[in-house]
Amino acid sequence: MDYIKNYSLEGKVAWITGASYGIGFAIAKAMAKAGATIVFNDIRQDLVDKGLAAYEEEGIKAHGYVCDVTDEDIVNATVEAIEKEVGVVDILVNNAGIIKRIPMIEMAAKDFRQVIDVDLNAPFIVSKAVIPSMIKKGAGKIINICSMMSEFGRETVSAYAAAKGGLKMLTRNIASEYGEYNIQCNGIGPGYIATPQTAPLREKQADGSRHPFDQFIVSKTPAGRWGEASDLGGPAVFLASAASDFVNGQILYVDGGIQAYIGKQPS
Ligand code: NAP
Ligand code: GCO
Repeated sequence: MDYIKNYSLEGKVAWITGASYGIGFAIAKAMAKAGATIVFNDIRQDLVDKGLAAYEEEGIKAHGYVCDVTDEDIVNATVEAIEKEVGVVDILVNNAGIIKRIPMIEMAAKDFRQVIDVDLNAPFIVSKAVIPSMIKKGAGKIINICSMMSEFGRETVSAYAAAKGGLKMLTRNIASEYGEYNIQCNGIGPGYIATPQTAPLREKQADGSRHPFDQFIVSKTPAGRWGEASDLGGPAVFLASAASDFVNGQILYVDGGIQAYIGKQPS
């Protein structure tokens, strides 16, 4: 048998949430190259239109929907529309996410709640909306975009770490509860990836030098570099394909080795 077919997403509908750009866009591009039909969403029509144009530039005819993933009624209506206009969602990537970098004791409860809402409640809402059709179809793949902060804390990211730690356990629980219906739910834990979300951590200093956090991450990563969003494409295609049908409840860290390394001795 042509073994590579195991990694094909031909005939599959993949919904990558919040994928107008950044990691979600890169994962969608990789899944499209593997044969999937791409569905994505953003919170405003102009952002969806921008995303559609970006996909078109890559030769991808994507399907875009205006959908705030924290709003259960809108999510349910979006799933209905996707199933009518595109087809049942075979692959869900819960990618949409925000971060607020604020020292915990200075963080307003509403800000903490907003991060939990997008990064944890929304993956629950969207997964709950697509699982019934996956059960009917007899198969499904859910990939939750976790984080190194599913394992580690650091200053100013209390809400984000709490959400991503919870998302790791939601991943394991979906795997446990729906594995019997041939639904696999796994996580991808990116390391530090160069996207708009981490741009503040890579900003050049006033004197033109690199941001201290930029230098810190590069010294802590054996690969000696920040990850690119495209580094996540292959792992995402693997977890979305038949090649991973017996992989369930796992978090696949794509971090350039940062979690294995004590860090380069300062010169
Ligand atoms: P990003 O550049 O900030 O993109 C986040 C995306 O999520 C945007 O398209 C954004 O849409 C969308 N989004 C936010 N809130 C939404 C909502 N309520 N409804 C629908 N869409 C919403 O982030 P990224 O770096 O690509 O990260 C993507 C995912 O990877 C996130 O879950 C993040 O936590 C995770 N992650 C990132 C890194 C990293 O180093 N970059 C590492 C580990 C994990 P708008 O354009 O409307 O804002
Ligand atoms: C931060 C970063 C990280 C990355 C990512 C690491 O402020 O520490 O934003 O949280 O986004 O989650 O895996």
